Amino acid sequence: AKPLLRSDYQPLDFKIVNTDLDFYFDTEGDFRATVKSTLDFERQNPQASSFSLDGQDLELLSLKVNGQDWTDYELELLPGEGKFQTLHIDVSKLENLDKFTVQIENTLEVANNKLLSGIYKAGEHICSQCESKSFRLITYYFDRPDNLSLFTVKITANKEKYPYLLSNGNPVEKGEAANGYHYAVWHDPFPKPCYLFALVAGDFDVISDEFTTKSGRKVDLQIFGEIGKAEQLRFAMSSLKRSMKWDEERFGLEYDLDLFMIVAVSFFNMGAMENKGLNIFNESALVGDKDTATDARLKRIDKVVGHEYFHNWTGDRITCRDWFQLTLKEGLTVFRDQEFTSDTFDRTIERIESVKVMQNFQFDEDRGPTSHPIRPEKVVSQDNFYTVTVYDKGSEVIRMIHTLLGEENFQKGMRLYVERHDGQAVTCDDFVAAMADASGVNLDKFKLWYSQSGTPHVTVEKKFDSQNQILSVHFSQITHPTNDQAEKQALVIPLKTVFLNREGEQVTGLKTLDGELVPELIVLENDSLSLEIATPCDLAVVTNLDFSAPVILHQEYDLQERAFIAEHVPNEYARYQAVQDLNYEIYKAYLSGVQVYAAQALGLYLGVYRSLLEKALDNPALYAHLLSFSSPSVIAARFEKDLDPLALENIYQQVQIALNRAHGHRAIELLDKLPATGAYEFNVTQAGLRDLRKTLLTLATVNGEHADKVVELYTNADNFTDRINVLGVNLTNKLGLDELEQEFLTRYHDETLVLDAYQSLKAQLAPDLEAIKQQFTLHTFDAHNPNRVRSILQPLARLNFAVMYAQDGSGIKFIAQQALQADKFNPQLSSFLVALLLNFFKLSARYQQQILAELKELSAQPLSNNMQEKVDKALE
Ligand code: HT7
Ligand code: ZN
Repeated sequence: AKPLLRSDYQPLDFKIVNTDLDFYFDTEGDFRATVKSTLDFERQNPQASSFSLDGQDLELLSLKVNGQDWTDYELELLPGEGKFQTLHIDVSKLENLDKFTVQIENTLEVANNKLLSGIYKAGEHICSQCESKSFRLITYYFDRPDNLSLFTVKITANKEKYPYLLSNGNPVEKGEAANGYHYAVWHDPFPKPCYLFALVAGDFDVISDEFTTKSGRKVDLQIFGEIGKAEQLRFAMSSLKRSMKWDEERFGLEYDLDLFMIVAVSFFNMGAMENKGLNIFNESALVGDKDTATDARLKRIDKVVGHEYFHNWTGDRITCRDWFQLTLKEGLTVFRDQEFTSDTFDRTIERIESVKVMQNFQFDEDRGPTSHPIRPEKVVSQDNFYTVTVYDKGSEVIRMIHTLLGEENFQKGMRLYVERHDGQAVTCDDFVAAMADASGVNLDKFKLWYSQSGTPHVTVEKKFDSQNQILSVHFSQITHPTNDQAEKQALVIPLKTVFLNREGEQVTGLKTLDGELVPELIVLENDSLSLEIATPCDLAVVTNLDFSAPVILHQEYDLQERAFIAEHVPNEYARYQAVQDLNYEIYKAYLSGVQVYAAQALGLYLGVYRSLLEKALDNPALYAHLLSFSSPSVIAARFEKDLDPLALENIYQQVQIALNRAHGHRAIELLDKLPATGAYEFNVTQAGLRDLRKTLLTLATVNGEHADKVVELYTNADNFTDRINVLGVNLTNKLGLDELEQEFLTRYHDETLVLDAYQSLKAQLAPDLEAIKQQFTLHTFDAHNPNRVRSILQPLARLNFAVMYAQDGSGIKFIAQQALQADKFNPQLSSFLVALLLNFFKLSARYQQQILAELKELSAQPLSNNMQEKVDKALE
């Protein structure tokens, strides 16, 4: 398919200002639904006399303009996969082209729609997913985000099967229809683009609550889930209420309708969708409690509920002019959800986890075949741009604006943005302009972050002249060419920096030779920057604190210095980063093949590890991270080329054994000292203790000893986290506690999401491909359900290096085949799966050849646009 370019944007000639949809679901067998749409048009361009509407897989039954049958139209079927249509309508014969009404009747695919877009069946429920370009699967429309329209929706369906009929906004009418059917009418008072339209029909358990806004309005809250799962919706309800409160307190943003609904569905391509007043969620991001979800998944539920709710302002009230601007709403809303988690859970832990996403996933995307700026220039399939770059790097860009402006100015910028653009579809430029205008900070140069792809490398070099007592620090930056963009320029890079003396204490009040105070935020704006600092003794420079800029840092330290910083730096985030760097050095020492060096590095690491163990009780959540030796997949993410995953796996195993020998007994001692967690609560203290307990148990049982401690934890567990952690330790260290695994499977036989977590663990630790295939036979497995498929294939590809990168290439071939199979019915799923192979560029020759051979084979097949775009980029 032909790529779309950002520069091609053209405003609409006509707008649809009112959209009235009347759905009839004749829900027998392989049904299609019928929709009658009544669309009020207003002309924007006085020269225009025709327009084109988008459609896909629709059957047009009738077309009227101003109540008259209309024949001046052409229905064009576009080439390529799917039945993409354009409905060209010529209205030149109308007397008044400035305002007129078009009525369209069409059928749409529902029961046979396996795309999980448009309107489809999610198990027994009917639901919609329209972002980004799937409203066209429902009716002919301007399927683009800059047409804002008022929606009124009538839904008619069988009353017994579909007692709940939901859409956006407020309920206005309901009643009985013929043949055991019933109907409901909804009206949304806020104009919105069609991607925010939603429809749900089905039978659910529902829980209700209410929230009073800061201006005293009462909002009804309802969460819908599978029958029998009401209790597992309570956590999400508490998240929703906390999100609403937090957005009022931190951003001054209040909810605007009288009703807010969330529905969980079992078939969904992403995490959730922010449809106005009616969010639709993948059940994995909504349903769960202490007995069925880990602390990590509850945290994700909390975050995603927040994220979708926060979109009400950053996305729904103010939306994107075109899809190239996606980061406008996603980068900003991720920033907002990260701040929510930081304020309500733990700031350091949240920062560590957000940075992990950048370092472990986004950096690779930026150096690989699908590299793109946060605001892309060229797109074939918009679905392929819901990426860690647009979302997470997008959030880092917003965070840098926040760092440069400070909280107060940033909030002023937000207020101006809302004041200027409420009810509009706007661009990233509009957002940055509001920030600059409100704060008086010039962001012209900063804006390059929106258009330049690739990760900047920042090098810090320092020299201490003891005679003249001068510390010279030199910062420089370079961004290497990426697949999509050869030329790069210097970016504005804010670097939070501290200086440490030999005792590891922070030295403040430092001045340059010309008497200027050295700021805590050093802003690198050009290729390089030099500081000459007056100081009587040498200082360690610790920069990019809190990951103040999304860059790769290079600093020449010897191992001793790294170990010193890891042990002594008085900043928790910096300590985490220093320990990560030290872990990487250990791998490098082993990979060097020089045994003395490897032994020296290991010795040093074991020393640092001991002192970390001693401090672990100070902050269990943080030390659970610090005491986990970096996994091969984390280290793999640091490589730019010549990566041998199996070599990393081997080193990991050796270091685990060494850690166990040196510190296994200390782990046991500490386990015995850990305070009792108490009855389950969701908070950082308890979650940290559970995490730390798992880390210590894993370490203590590497050689198969102390299995009794593992059994004890399982037996006493009052929550799912501890149970699945035990299963993980058992499988990782091959403790052979089969009866525990059986107990787990019996206990959770009917909990599909729990079994997803179980299958992920099995896939991550499977000894061979047969064991992976075995997972496809579990009673819950369904190849059409993305949650099931991803739970097995993602951990295989990303975490199980031994099977994925087996000598004979069978792991790689398996992923390619699974992607091809999924491409026949769900291009979003297949495109996700094929992306698991796109790390080929950094692998050493053998793996690279194996992957490229598979990709070439795929490219010889007919593929969806989604998958084709990725395969083409890989083979370019
Ligand atoms: N804004 C939502 C995006 C989304 C989506 C996009 C393409 C295909 C399916 C999808 N489901 C949800 C999610 C979010 O960022 O909030
Ligand atoms: Zn979002």
